[in-house]
Amino acid sequence: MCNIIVLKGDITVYPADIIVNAANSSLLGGGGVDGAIHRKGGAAILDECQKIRARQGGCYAGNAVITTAGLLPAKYVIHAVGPRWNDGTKGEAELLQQTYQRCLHLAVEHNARSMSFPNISTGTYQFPKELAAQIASDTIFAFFEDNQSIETINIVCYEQDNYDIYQAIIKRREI
Ligand code: AR6
Repeated sequence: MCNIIVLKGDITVYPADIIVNAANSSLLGGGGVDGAIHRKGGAAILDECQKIRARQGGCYAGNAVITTAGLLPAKYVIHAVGPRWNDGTKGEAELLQQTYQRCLHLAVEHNARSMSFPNISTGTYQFPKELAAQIASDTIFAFFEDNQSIETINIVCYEQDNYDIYQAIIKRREI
């Protein structure tokens, strides 16, 4: 049985086996949650990202890579590259679903018991928030029908509107 917990604030302060980052294809850091993770996690994270880049040349949208968590209260960071929202006809929904699936699979492969997700793609990448939350929660719930090794998933919402959207989704599921 997996607990899905909706939290508010900065993902870097909540302890979990895995913290998911909303990265970009370069894996070299950026603003938003990516900036916070690299700032607080320290140089070891960027160092590993650079090694992965040298090996495979970055990471495409819909995919993710895993590194140390450096100084963060976690064992690993998964750097997930969500899709940039265009007009909804460029496979954005499927790509966002794939991004969450890839993170969940990587977490299971690394024996995670807990993990924290930010609201991937809903900042700089401008994915509509309601739709992103629906895709994220459907994907997480579907995953746990077949796999129960992760005990706790935190969905960490930095913005009040995302927090309200997820609270409403979780409430509907509980009915
Ligand atoms: N903790 C949790 N969530 C956060 C934090 C934080 N410390 N800071 C921001 N958010 P974004 P994207 C929320 O832009 O849309 C980066 O520059 C934010 O409010 O971080 O996937 C990357 O390098 C929003 O709800 O990621 C890429 O270039 C959510 O995190 C690009 O942005 C995602 O916003 C990726 O865009």
